[in-house]
Amino acid sequence: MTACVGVVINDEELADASLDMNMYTPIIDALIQIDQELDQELDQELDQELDQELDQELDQELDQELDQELDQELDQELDQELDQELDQELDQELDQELDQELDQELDMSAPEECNGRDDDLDQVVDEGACPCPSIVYQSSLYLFCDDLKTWREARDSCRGMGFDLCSIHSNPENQVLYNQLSLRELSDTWIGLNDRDQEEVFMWSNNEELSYTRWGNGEPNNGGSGENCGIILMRGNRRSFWDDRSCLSEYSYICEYEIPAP
Ligand SMILES: [Ca+2]
Ligand SMILES: [Ca+2]
Ligand SMILES: [Ca+2]
Ligand SMILES: [Ca+2]
Repeated sequence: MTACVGVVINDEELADASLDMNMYTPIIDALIQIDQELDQELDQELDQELDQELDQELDQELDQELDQELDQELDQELDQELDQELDQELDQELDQELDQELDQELDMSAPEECNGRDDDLDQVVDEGACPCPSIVYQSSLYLFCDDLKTWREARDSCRGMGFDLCSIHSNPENQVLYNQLSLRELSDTWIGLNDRDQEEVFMWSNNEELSYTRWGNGEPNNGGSGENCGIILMRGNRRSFWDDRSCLSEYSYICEYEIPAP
């Protein structure tokens, strides 16, 4: 709203102004009132503008805060959903892999054979599959056969099963075999040791190198009419040591089979 009040005062009137000041009083009052009205209007307009600006700013801030909260909530929900989906997928994949492995194991299982391996995958090696009691030690499968045979019969029996008479290459190996013989209450027992080809040149029947010996006191003595085949002694104070005996004597025997690498 605009207002305009014009007052024309000529020189004569000005000259008489001092006499007639009272004639302007209503006009001045009117001007003051108009001024007041204008002030009020301006104040109102300014107030309205400020109010609008403040409202807008507050609206924006609230909008931003709400947006952020909504964004966070949505993010969390999405994350949870994704996590659940991933978990489910992983579970399914693991299940499938386990199923496949089980299937493969079942497919791979075979009748138990005397070979130092758990062919039927029941966690027991060679159960009921070997012709004599057996153990696996390091990479070898050993049989402890208690039927009495000459050295050659014993060797041929081992070879007929895909084994040979055992060869011994260390103190621990000898101790393991001796302990087994003792446990099974076997007496003197053939091993692959012999000097049948050349006297006093001992060798193993499986042609492995003679890298370790454990002769008993006074052995080998090629006693009697000649002794060319080796045993592990099981009696007296020389037990667990070796002796050469007549190859025609009959003893129990140890067969050995080198388990192939998988
Ligand atoms: Ca088995
Ligand atoms: Ca087996
Ligand atoms: Ca000899
Ligand atoms: Ca002897």
